[in-house]
Amino acid sequence: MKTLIEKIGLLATPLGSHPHRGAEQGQIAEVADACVLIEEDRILYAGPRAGCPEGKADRVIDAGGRLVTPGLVDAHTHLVFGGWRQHEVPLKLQGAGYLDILRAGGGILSTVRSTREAGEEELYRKSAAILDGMLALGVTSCEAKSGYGLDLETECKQLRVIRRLQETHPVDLVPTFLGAHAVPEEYKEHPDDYVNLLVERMIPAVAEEGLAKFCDVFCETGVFDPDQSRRVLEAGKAHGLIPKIHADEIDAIGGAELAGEVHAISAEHLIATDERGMQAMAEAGVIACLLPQTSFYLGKTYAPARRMIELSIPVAIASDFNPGSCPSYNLQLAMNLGLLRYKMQPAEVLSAVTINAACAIGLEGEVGSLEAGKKADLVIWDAPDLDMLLYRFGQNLAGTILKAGKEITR
Ligand code: IZC
Ligand code: ZN
Repeated sequence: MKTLIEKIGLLATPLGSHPHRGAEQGQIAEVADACVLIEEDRILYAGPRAGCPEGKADRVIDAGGRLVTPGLVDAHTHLVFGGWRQHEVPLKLQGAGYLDILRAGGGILSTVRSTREAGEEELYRKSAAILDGMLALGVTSCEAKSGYGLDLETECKQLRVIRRLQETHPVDLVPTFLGAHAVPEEYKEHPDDYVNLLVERMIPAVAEEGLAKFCDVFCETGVFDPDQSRRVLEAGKAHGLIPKIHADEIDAIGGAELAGEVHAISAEHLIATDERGMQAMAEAGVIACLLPQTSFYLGKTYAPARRMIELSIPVAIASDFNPGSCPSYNLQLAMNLGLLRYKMQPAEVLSAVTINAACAIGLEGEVGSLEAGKKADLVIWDAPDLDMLLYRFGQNLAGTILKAGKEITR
């Protein structure tokens, strides 16, 4: 089955399967009057119409002169959770900070209670519906973390939901074990015992069952300090899980430096990161996975994205969808904030949500650019060019979405 997408006004894509850093962050191929030829779920050709291989396609899609890019990749989500946290909003309005609410047993710990109570089927249905919404916004691959169980049974329940979604939902999912998301209430008085449990029992069990590809930790004031975080990430590595780290979201306590030290594939948030942290990341080639919707929602400053690009740190942008600090999976809005708050150029933003995001979750060989051999994941936007896509905000501009060569009906 061959599909031809014709009359593409502008095809915009990064090229290659490597992180785009420095000046390359803003280098994308822009081809006017282009077409894409697809066989089954793969791209056969993407480029100028004049170079398109001859032959009859089984199906032709008219792009109507619009912009086509790779499908978006959301490299950081807390997709699977029970309940929501809408009742914390009034507390925030009265001045309670994110960490104050957590310290009082709310925040992540409130979602842990709801997730422990929720059945697997219930979590599956809720997450599938959320994924439908993400796909409608043009997100065709996504990372999903556990982290609302904080015991082996519930963490595995979350990871099994992610595995089942990967088997049944069109969006490609990559699982991350985030057992080190908070210290559970039952270990409040002796947090190091929880770290021991993570290192000695939970990480080996999750790895043994093949339930996760990455191991993540929330390295933050009052959560896990750098020494505890190091133990978790090293244990993950010893069991074949690639390290990721929530670093410097609220306070710079050495998370970015640790990301460099353990050669994490990516460090996330980095709102409060300082020069030393960025140098460590640059030297170790760590991808910065920035989450601007969270800065917006917490009323924080924005990560120093321009300085990161200057230092040749590859920048990815993700949604951080979660029930606390970012109850939105709108990656298009994150892109707008990338432009307006990070001061990234449209082409830099595109690399951040395609190839760099794909690299941050190990999918760069499959997705992240429109090139022969890669998966036919793409979006035909209701926009003629990238400037328009990044300029408008607050409405879904994804026109037609193809996932693995199949047109998504919404
Ligand atoms: O549920 O609050 N920052 N983890 C670290 C989160 C935000 C998710 C949450
Ligand atoms: Zn997160």
